[in-house]
Amino acid sequence: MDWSRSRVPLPAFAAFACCLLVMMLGGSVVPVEASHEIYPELQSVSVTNIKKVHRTGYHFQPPKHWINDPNGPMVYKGIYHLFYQYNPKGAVWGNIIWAHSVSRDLVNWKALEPAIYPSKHFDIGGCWSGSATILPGDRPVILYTGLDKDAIEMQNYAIPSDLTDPYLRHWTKPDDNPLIYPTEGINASAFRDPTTAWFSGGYWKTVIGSRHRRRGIAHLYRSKDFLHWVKAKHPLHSVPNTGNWECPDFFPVLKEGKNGLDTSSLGENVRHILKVSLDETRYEYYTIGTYDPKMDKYIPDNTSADGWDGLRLDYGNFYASKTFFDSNKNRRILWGWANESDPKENDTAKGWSGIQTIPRTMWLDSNGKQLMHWPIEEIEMLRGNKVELGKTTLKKGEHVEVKGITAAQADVEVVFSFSDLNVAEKFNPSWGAAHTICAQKGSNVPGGVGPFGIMTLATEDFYEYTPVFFRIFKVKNNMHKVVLCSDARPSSYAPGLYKPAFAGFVDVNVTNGKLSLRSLIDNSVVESFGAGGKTCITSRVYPQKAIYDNAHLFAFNNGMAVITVEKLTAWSMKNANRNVRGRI
Ligand code: DQQ
Repeated sequence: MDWSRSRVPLPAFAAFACCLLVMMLGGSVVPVEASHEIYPELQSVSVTNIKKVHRTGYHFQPPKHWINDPNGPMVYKGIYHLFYQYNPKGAVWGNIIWAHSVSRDLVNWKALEPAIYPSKHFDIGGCWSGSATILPGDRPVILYTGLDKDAIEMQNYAIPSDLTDPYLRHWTKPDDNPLIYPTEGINASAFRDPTTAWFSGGYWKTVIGSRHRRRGIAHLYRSKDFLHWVKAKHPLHSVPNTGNWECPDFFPVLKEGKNGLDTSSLGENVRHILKVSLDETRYEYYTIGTYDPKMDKYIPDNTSADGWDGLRLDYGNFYASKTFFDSNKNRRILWGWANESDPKENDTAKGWSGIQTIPRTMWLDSNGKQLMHWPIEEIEMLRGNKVELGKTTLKKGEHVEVKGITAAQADVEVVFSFSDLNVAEKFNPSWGAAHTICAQKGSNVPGGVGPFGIMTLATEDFYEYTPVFFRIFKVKNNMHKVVLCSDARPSSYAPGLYKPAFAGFVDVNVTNGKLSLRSLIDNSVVESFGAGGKTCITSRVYPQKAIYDNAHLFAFNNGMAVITVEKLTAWSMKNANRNVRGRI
């Protein structure tokens, strides 16, 4: 089964079965705890033909082959660097190296030579995810997970070979690697993805994802010189029954305002975020909390659930994300990987798999209870032809087409208003998670207020469409539950696709009668931002008919209450230059 479709906690059993097998064979080999579904027969199938349909126009992707996690994003001498997990030989996971691209604007990218690839005893089995830290004196250093020949996971460092080259084309892996080896008591097959280090109390500190049985762990290590690292007695944080923690991210945010902070920032006006990627479900969760630098403990707020019911950066296809502090513009930027949702055979036939989501600026909501996201302002440079829809009312069952843009590749911003919240359906807490509600009711089952929203990547006759929409429910007087859905089920009828009805609650006060939505539509991806970036959902979809000029965009309402499109602005989006060789 393709892991992207697996939502059952199978890996714990798989790991157990794997250990048992190794024990039965009497081997001393550490079993690799599969981080990705592995298809050995396809890993090195070279690609001759690239299928263009469904390739994105302005999301980050290389010309061909498999990509996964964003690694070590940073800005150095004004140039943005993005490294990423890449298979140079095929369109499924395998042969993983750190590919490297650079940009001046986070939109147009130039591909450089791979930065890190297996070559030494401490990474010959793989160069897995990690982060960049800028040391004093403007000296970047990468911490990454290397696997040795026995698949033992350890943490290594790499440094630029020439600090005067702003492109940092060449990286050296010094001989004193590995820096951090899994000592007694550490799960050597689940010990990976070191974070950007922060400095406090005279020590550099980094966190490494792991697990002990099903307890997810963020192991903490300290170093005075970045070379000698000692494991702290207690992890920074751990939670039972959450399985292996991959790609942790730990960073400060300001209590107020949208500016970002350097990863080492502390103080009265600062909160901390701990994000973990849960291997068992391939979803990510974060908490907001307090970091005590003396005790080196992270204490999540009790308003912020810790584990399966917690806050998500994105309620869709989004994993292994990583942030960095952009000192160019004083903001914290989030990258995430959006895997394909089609079968592996299609990926091999397409010759490519995986994209990075549009980088997002991230800050703490003024209520202190969640993060906010918004696509980086630079993406607006790709906006081309613009159309506007003035005030338009939509009665139940009505839709209106937004004409005059390339609907397959567009940016759309809309503000909806509704006058009668009294007709909202009563919320039933037994419905459970937002995606259950979305899956049951979809975009066609009429409600009181909603479903209303936009239909992206739609054919004219609605044979195919990917609706992104709200439903508002009444909890009690003046208290409402808002659900944002991005429903891939009607997006295509090609066989074998993973087509979830993704959804998240939107923590917003709707008594002012308004809700906003922005969607970035790019051929096979729809990234949506509800209520100014309170709830985000990324869907991967593969329409068969709603492609290129046959794709249409509509605003719609299928609820009892009349909905008004107060304002809708949509732009055709131009192609970005992505990963071609040449000047940036
Ligand atoms: N991907 C990397 C690992 C990480 C996983 C391997 C998350 O380092 O844990 O490609 O997608």
